[in-house]
Amino acid sequence: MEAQFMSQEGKILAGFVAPHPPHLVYGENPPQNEPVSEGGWEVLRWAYEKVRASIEELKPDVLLVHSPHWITKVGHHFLGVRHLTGKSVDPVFPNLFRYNFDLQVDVVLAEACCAEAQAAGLVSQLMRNPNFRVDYGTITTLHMVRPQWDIPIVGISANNSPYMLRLDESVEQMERLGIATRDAIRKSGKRAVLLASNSFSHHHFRVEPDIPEDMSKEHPQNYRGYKWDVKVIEMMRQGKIRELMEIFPQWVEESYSETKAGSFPWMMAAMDYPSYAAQLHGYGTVIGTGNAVMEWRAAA
Ligand code: 2X7
Ligand code: FE2
Repeated sequence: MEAQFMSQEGKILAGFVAPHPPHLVYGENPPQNEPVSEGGWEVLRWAYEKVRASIEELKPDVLLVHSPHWITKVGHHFLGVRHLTGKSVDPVFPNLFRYNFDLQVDVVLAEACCAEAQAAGLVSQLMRNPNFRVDYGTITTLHMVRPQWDIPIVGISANNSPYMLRLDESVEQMERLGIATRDAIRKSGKRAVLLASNSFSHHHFRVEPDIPEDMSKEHPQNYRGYKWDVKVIEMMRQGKIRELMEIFPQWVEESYSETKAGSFPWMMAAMDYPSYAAQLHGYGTVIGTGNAVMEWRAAA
């Protein structure tokens, strides 16, 4: 249903940290993915089963995902083509992820998010290429959250401003993008779920095991990164998001956190830095990186 027919204000129902190691799709062996595995990364995949149950219960109109692997140097981009199909390949792990995707975009909401972002002074635009290959981060997160692919999506790129600007300037940009997203959702009348597609600690092993899914080889790449993962998860479980954002630069610097790409700050800003407890659905490493699956469920 489009905005003009909706009288109620739209709402963010929940936000999830929903990391995108392609290994999780590989471990599941869905028909869309070409490589075949013996399994692997079960603890994280069981965590995603809980997310799938939450999505089933919430019945959102739209899923919005911010992905670190759709990198746009000039501004923030939004998928702006109603129907996208193709093959998404992970350039680092093509042995694990060659996924045939077929997805529906909520272009009306994407246009509204883009317009709000522009009004907030952010360089932003719609991606209108009908043959666009959607990145593996977007696809992995969406597959893990809703493998039926029956809910329209809004895909948002990572301008990666943190890599170009000072970290505080870039976080401020992500905050504006988050608020713009929230305003667009509110005006749309739609019930939305946000997905921050990022790992936490992000150093990974340089050599892949002969059997990638051999879980006897899986552990944190380094102790410092693991300790940061535990610390930030605890803060999230205690509702200390504003305190966490105070130490965001140190977190990113010391654990090489993938949150630097902006997904997490975007989602937290859109949800106005929740002070209620996040639910941890599960934690695990993937080729040494730290990955938490977490949910912030807004009050009904
Ligand atoms: O993109 C990723 C990632 N963030 C973590 C682990 C392994 C592969 O890809
Ligand atoms: Fe990644």
